[in-house]
Formats: sequence, C-alpha cells, structure tokens
Amino acid sequence: MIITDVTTIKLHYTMDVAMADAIHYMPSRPTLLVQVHTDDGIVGLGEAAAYGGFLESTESLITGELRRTLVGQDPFRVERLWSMMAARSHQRGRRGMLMQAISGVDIALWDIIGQATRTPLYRLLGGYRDHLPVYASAGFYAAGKDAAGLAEEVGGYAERGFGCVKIKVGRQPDALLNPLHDMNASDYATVSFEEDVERVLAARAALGPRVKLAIDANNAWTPSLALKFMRAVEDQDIYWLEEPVGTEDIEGSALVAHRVATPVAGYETESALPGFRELISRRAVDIVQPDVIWSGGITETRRIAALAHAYGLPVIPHNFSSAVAAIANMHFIASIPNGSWLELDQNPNPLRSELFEEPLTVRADGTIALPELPGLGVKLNQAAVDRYRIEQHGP
Ligand code: SMN
Ligand code: MG
Repeated sequence: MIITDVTTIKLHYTMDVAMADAIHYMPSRPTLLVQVHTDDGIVGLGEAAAYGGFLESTESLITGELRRTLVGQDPFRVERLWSMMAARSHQRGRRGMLMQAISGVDIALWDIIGQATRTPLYRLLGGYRDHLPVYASAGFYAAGKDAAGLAEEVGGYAERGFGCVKIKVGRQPDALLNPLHDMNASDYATVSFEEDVERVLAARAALGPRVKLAIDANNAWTPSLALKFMRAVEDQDIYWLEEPVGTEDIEGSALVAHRVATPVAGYETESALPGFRELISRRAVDIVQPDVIWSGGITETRRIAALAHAYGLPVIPHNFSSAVAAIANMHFIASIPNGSWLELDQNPNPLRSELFEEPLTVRADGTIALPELPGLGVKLNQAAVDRYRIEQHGP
C-alpha cells in the first residue's frame, strides 16, 4: 500500500456566546481535519491543532510541505515517516505549528494501519482499557456569568454523572505579567482575585463531595500569585491545578508543584518529547498533559507517556477540539498504562457533537466506551462536514 495524497478539510463554527479562559477570547471554533489517501482506497483521518491561528497556516504545512514527503511512501512505516517529516523541517519547526501539522498526519497514518489490519487503534497499540472516565471541561468566563451562574452550570455536570469537572481561573487583569493585556478582548468578562476565589468556592459547593474539581489558569500567573491563590482555596480539595505559570517558566512551575499539596498539571502549550522531557525530569508537573493533535500525534505522544511512566506520573491529555481530536485522544489514553481521564469540552460545539455518523456519547456513569471498529472506528457525517466547511478562514 502506498500513500497517494494528503488533503485537509477546514471547518468553522461560530458560538452564540463567546467564551474565555484566563488569557484567550474564543468566539468560534476553527478545526483542521487531515485525510491521508492510499492506493487501495483506505483513507485515514486525523486532526491538526490550530489554536489561535488561521487554519490556512497549518494547512500549508500539511499540503504544501509534509505531503511531498509522504506521497509514494508505505503508511505502515509510521515511525520512519514521523522522523522524515520532523527531520526535513528541523531548522524551521521542532515544536508549535509544525508539530501540530505532523500530529494531524500521524493520527491519519495510524487510522490507516488500524483499518488495514481490521483492528481498533487502541487495541493495536496495546489495549490497556476499553472505556475511560470522562471529565467535563467547562466553567469558562462569559459576559454576565457570575459565581452563581458558574455554580448552576457545574451542578448540571454533577447531575449528568461526571466524576470530575474542570473550571477556568486566572482571568485577572490586575495580575502582574498576566498576558491578558496583550490578547484580544482583554476587557471581556474579567474578575478580581477575590471574585475568582469566589468562583472556585461556588463551584466546589455546587459539585458536592462526590465530584472532583480541577482548576485551569492557562499560564496566567507568576509563581507567587499561584501560591497565593492556592492558599485561598486550600480547603477546597482541588483535584489538580493546571498550567499555573508560563510554559517556559519550568523552575516556577516546579516551585509551585513543590509547595502546594494539589498536583500541578500541564503543559498543553508545550509540544514534542524534548519539551515534555524538561517538564517531567525537572519535576515541574505531577500530571502530564500532552494532546495527540498538538504534541506530535500518536507516535510522539506515546513516547511522552512512556517517559511520564518512567517517572511514575499519570497522563491526562489535553483534549479541546472536534470529535476527531476526542476519538484520537481516546485511543491514545486507552492504550497506555498511566492513562485515565478523558477531557470533554461541554461548550456547545456541533463539530464535537455532530461530526460523526455515530456521535460520541458519555454514559450515565460518566464513562465513555472505545469503539470496536477498525482504526479510529468513526465515520464522518457528510452533512455536518458540508454545513461547517469553509474555503477560507483568514480575512
Ligand atoms: C483550553 C486550551 C485551548 C483552547 C481551549 C481550552 C484549555 C484546556 O486550556 O485545558 O482544555
Ligand atoms: Mg488547559
């Protein structure tokens, strides 16, 4: 079997109400899907992360650059193809957008291998478990949403059976070094330190003792502010604190991890094995959070998971995009010994809920089952693809 073409699908959904985390303002959900075509008719599906950028930028790396490396090659040699893609653009890539582009292609290659061998991907990779506990990723900032509104929102997830909920913290313009000032819509739905603490208390009370609560600061704080915030919520039984400080502040993250009892989780904003090696070996994280559409695909993210395993650390991937990202992360998590929770965004997004003929469904007990079909085990719903497809994302 040989690869004959690599193509992309650009999708876009505009939200009714914009959402925000500590530093980002998100009025819409752009999504970049990747398809790898073969001479015997199998088409592999993947997704490349494109957070914060225009889809055309990542697309040009995939169809203009990686495609030329892949056409004519055997998709089963995915380890070798990964190295070819990375090495041929080493001087211009290594992390960031190139790693996102490689990620999308790599997932599609693994989907091809699963389909060709008639094996569900998670089983092909070792099949450690066949279902996953799901956590509700939510509690964003939005116009007019106060602590009571947040409590009502997260209480709904508890009622639906989720065992864990993650909310956003850190959208505080008076925090020193918070990059919010330099982002889009920096005045939108901001809070004071006290209001932010209040949000955590309200969410904790609404969830009750059964449901775990994680908080995510999206790189907004200095180490000292992270320590101050964690002292203020010390008795709230926080399950993990995500990305308290800047991605490059490894010492700062290690200091926070050392000083607070709550595990520090991160960093979705890092990518590829060498970046995660620093976070893991320097004890900057207690929970490791790569994302297969961002960190280097199934191939590289499994290397990251193996390193985490050697340090006795759990892997709870970042997952915040379309249904394709979710299913790819699901197969990855289910295949490794140190996996457990699947992150599942709860904001309205048809690119997550309508993109497959058979939608992903969380069961009443808060878990999700892996599909038992070959490869990723999903079929794109053509009507949904047609509805949300765009020709151009940038202005
Ligand atoms: C997140 C990151 C990028 C876009 C939306 C949400 C978030 C998460 O940090 O942890 O899912
Ligand atoms: Mg996060």
